[in-house]
Amino acid sequence: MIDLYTWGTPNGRKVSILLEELGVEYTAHSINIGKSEQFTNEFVSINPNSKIPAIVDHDTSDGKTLSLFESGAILIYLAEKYEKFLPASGAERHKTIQWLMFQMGGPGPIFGQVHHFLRAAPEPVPYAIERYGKETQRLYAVLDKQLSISQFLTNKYSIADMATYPWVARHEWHKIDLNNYPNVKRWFDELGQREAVQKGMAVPFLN
Ligand SMILES: N[C@@H](CCC(=O)N[C@@H](CS)C(=O)NCC(=O)O)C(=O)O
Repeated sequence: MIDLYTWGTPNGRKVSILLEELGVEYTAHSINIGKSEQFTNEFVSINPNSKIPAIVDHDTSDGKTLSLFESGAILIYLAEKYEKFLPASGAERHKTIQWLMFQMGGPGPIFGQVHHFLRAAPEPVPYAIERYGKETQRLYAVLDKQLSISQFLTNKYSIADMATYPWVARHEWHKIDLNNYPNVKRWFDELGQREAVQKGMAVPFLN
């Protein structure tokens, strides 16, 4: 059994999408980051970095309980454990990890900054909005180019797609019109039809 500590945000939803795709039994625990639940002693003992998502796997190969944080690390762990959505070796494995790391270092933090400066900053900061907005457009152009030559970010549907989808699902928050990125739109619409993606996007169910 896997415990997933999460909230209704893109980083949390990456993991619930993968768990749904794998058809693995898991229990989702809501960590309401708006109410600072990520700072409780109980949660900090699972993730010393006080951010969702995190998992605790009670059924590991060595019989010990494993707790993990950082969404990219969790996706790789689960994909390797269940031998799906990340090739075991070869160029496709490296490309999958490459696009996963691209998401972790690019769209994740940059779109997050746009969301902050457009929706949460106490006062408008035009320089930050311009800087992160431009970088967001550049990242969408990179995704669009890749998706013009490939059905998915790599040849097969993978954890790299699952990591990127929930961020693109927030395109209105970072003021991106998907019609300007037709290949991203095609990919986004296609993934959105998957039942597991729809279910994963609805976790935690309370939100
Ligand atoms: N690099 C981390 C980022 C996690 C992250 O930023 N989580 C956000 C929600 S999407 C969070 O918990 N924020 C609460 C806070 O910063 O206090 C990951 O990918 O897991």
